[in-house]
Amino acid sequence: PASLCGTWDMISNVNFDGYMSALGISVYLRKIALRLKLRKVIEQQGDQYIIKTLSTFRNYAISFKTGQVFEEFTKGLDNRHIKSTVTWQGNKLTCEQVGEKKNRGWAHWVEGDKLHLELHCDGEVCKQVFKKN
Ligand code: RET
Repeated sequence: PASLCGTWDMISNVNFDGYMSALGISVYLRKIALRLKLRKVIEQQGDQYIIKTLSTFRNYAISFKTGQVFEEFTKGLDNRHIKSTVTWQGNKLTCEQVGEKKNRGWAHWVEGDKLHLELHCDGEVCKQVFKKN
């Protein structure tokens, strides 16, 4: 699949509020988060990845190897400890996040010159699109 590596800037964000609600994030924090223009920085070396979510308000970063479960602490988001596994499903880098919240995870993929990210939790799906910086 096309490389996800690089610096990507958000151009659209659909139902981020629904996704954050499903995570139990407070109205106060949701209002701040909704106004942010997020940036993704994705680095890869072999099957080792670092994905950074950057904003003026708060940053979040994870580092993992595909195919290996890792302990994720969603610090500054919903502050939960979860067990995450990232694998390639066709052209999509997908993550399953097992913990208190049901049906939680995400998928990143490149289509044309855009990075797509779908985030889901319970029944809520958030869709974000980024353009290469
Ligand atoms: C921000 C601001 C503070 C409140 C919330 C945030 C949400 C971040 C999210 C990050 C997702 C990262 C992923 C990384 C994958 O590799 C923007 C930090 C709730 C949802 C999917």
